[in-house]
Amino acid sequence: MSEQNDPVASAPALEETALALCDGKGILAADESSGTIKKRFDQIGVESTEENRRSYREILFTAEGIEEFIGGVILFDETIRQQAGDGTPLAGVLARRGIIPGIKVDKGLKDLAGSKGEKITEGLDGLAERLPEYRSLGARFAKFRTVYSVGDGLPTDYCIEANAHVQSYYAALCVEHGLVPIVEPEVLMDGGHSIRQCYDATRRTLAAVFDRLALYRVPFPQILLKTNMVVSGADAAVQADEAEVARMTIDCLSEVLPDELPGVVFLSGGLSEQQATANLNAINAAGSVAPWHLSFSYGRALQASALRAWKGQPGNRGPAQEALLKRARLNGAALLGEYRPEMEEQ
Ligand code: 5MM
Repeated sequence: MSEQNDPVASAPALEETALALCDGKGILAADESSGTIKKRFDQIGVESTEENRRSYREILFTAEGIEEFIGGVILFDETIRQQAGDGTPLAGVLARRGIIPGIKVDKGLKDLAGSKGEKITEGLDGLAERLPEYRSLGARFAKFRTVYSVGDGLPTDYCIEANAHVQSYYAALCVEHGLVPIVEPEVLMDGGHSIRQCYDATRRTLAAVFDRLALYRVPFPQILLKTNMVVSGADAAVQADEAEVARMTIDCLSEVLPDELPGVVFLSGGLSEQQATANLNAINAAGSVAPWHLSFSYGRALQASALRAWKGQPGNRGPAQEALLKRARLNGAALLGEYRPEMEEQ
């Protein structure tokens, strides 16, 4: 195949795609697997049918104006094969508005053999064959999530190293197949741990992932990191405020990340919509000299109020889109350090 006809070779360089996803814009994580989207729909009393999932995602993806703040959307396998009402593939609906479609390629969490409750993420088997198909369906980036609990002796080095291997080999395959890999190690908020414990767990996890990425020859300018902010455990008696979250997050990232990484896109991890935006704002205010773009890739913190506004009713399309646009706009302001809580009411 000549270079001109080879979709991988003629596509914009991975560096460009990675930058387009985090420079002044963020990512909408709409890649809930069947079990997760069912939980979200249960909360609003909507049955999780294929048509309801399709129709909800079409509402999100066609919200007028989100392209100003959202550079990419992460899709689930089912969604990248679905069409909008007019027959356009949902990935095409995004692409024609200048929003880059991406795909979640992990196959979910499994018990880590020999551990006491820690998890490993599956999804490497067959990945070299799945990536070209996703590319032909319009995906230009991918995402793979691993998780780590914080607690007595957790996360273990075993869990950290096993998942660093999986993340890094996934990333190497993506680069080889012309997709930007988003590497997503998530230290979970669940539990009563302190912000210092979250800091240590995040630092150890990221250090292992980046060591292994280097060993597997993954070029840092062609990838993005999606990770947690350094925060107090959800049940901790003492909750760090935004300023402390920002300082600890920037310090932790500065200890371990290479300067060549284009960006970090934070997950919301169970933070409320407002808290996720306020933290991102403080991080950008504190991290203005950081070498990486500091952006967002939120699922719940972009969708929670849109879901509540929709309630499964076709007539609620407008309010649901307004709710998504509002979160996208406020997080856009947070990228500039210009978000203020009063803006929630405007
Ligand atoms: C949207 O949720 C994603 C899919 O989760 P499952 O595989 O468990 O269904 C998830 O990976 C998401 O992209 C990240 O957790 C970030 O989302 P939040 O809600 O934490 O911002």
